Amino acid sequence: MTYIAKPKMHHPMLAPNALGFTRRDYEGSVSTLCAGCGHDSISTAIIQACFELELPPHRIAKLSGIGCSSKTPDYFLGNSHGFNTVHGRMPSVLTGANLANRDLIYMGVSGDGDSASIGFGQFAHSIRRGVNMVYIVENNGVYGLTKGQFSATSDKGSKSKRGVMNHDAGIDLVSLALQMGASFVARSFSGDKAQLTPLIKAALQHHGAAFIDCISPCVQFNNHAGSTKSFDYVREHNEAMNRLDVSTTHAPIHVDYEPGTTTMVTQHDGGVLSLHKLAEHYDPSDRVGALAFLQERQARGEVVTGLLFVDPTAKDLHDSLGTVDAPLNSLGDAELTPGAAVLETLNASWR
Ligand SMILES: Cc1ncc(C[n+]2csc(CCOP(=O)(O)OP(=O)(O)O)c2C)c(N)n1
Ligand code: SF4
Ligand SMILES: [Mg+2]
Repeated sequence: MTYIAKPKMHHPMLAPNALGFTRRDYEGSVSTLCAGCGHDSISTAIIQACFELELPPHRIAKLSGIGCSSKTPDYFLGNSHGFNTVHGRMPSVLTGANLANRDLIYMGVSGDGDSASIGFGQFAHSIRRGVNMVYIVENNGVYGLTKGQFSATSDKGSKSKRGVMNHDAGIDLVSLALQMGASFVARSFSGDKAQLTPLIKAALQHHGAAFIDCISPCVQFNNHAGSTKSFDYVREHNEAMNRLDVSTTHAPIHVDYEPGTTTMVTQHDGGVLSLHKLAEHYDPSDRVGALAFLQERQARGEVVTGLLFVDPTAKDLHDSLGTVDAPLNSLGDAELTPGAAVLETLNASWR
């Protein structure tokens, strides 16, 4: 029933942002997910982040694969571009769209089944190529849409709703993203809006491949005792190692000056991340350290959340390919077909 549009009436007291849009202008259709599904909370955080960053909705392109998680782009940013692709193929379609029009802000929304099984290769390659995007995996450790089979991110030893034990090792997408060269890597929890919203804002301001693994309990098939992706489990084992404030260039910068507790990171577009350290000795600019920290805390049974790694000087796919500044889809015949003489020179250079 995703065709049911929300009534377009605005509450008269709803505050507009600098563009004159209210939060309502960043919403989408009525969600048809199960009541209490973690994915709906992530949609709410995306809406809030885009509203606060004052992003023009028509400049955002949201792409997804197949799954309950991949249905969610219908429930936010109803005035943005959208492409619901096929299972596991979102990253390649996003890469193509990004190459054709570098002027849009790309957001890929996927599930653990969509990205860690059928789309595993596509996930890895889009990250290693540094596609300028925010890639969010709504990770519930199951195939929710197809009724609760274990996914590749289910932890070894965790139990299904029917009591069956998972014997396969779980894939940690955060570690993989770090190894594949992602320049912004974070993990959060759908039940922690205060942490998730600034992380999405920071990822949207990042230039390069930004990955957020968001634990998002499936209340229908993976929210029982024995699951390591349930609300109770994540609340009990969540180890938040930092908290973010994000300041855009339009807003005054908030800084916590207490010595040794805050790291300031200026992103590509001038936005500033103010990172409050909770875990001692944690350095978000150290990729190898982040991997070691993750392994160490994972061995203790902790689910580490927060901004794990950021490289504010990262290059994206367009930088490595040396493409022109103008979006390729805006070029006319004259730029795309330089003529026989240029072709002859090129051919001669390869003989
Ligand atoms: C090529 C193909 N294979 C299998 C399916 C069946 N299928 C639909 S959704 C899905 C798994 C979705 O899991 P996930 O990405 O974790 O999303 P969730 O529903 O858990 O949010 C599968 C296997 C499909 N649609 N297409
Ligand atoms: S089946 Fe699970 S993932 Fe799908 S909508 Fe319901 S709670 Fe969410
Ligand atoms: Mg899933």
